[in-house]
Amino acid sequence: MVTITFVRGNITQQHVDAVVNAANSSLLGGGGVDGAIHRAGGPAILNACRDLRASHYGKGLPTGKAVATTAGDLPADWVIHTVGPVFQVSGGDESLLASCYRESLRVADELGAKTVAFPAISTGVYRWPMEDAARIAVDTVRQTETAVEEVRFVLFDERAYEAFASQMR
Ligand code: AR6
Repeated sequence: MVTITFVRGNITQQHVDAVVNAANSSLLGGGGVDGAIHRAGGPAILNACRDLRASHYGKGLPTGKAVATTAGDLPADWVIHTVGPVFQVSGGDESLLASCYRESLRVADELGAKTVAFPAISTGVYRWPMEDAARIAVDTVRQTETAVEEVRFVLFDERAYEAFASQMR
């Protein structure tokens, strides 16, 4: 069974097998977690993303899907890029946000990753309400069958940490 843990911190500093990136469908980087991962991981990640675009995702990675690249200089083996839904655009359709967690765990299983760090997908620029996103994230991980042993939610601030950690109480 998967153990779920919560830490307040920066996802780029996590020593895990795979870190999940809250990307956008272009896979070419952006702000928030995405910007931090590309900055800390170096150009190898962007090069791998460009290759994936050329080979598979010319029209972009669809919302709710996930794909893996090298983690470059990060203290992890892989980055799993997933595209969260924009809250307003999706009309709050939680199946798309749940899909990000499920698909990321499926990719992690394909890689053989045993420890996976997730950020609070869609809760920044994409403006999903934090408490609702926390509930969807934790419930989905609990309900997903996976060989991953630890899912670590890495929350950037106290508000996010509280919202996620309180899901276990
Ligand atoms: N470590 C952990 N969490 C972080 C970090 C970090 N280094 N930096 C920010 N957060 P966001 P989204 C938190 O906006 O809403 C990008 O431009 C942040 O406080 O990164 O899914 C992409 O390219 C928030 O709670 O992702 C897309 O265009 C959470 O991570 C778009 O933003 C997610 O915020 C994706 O938007």
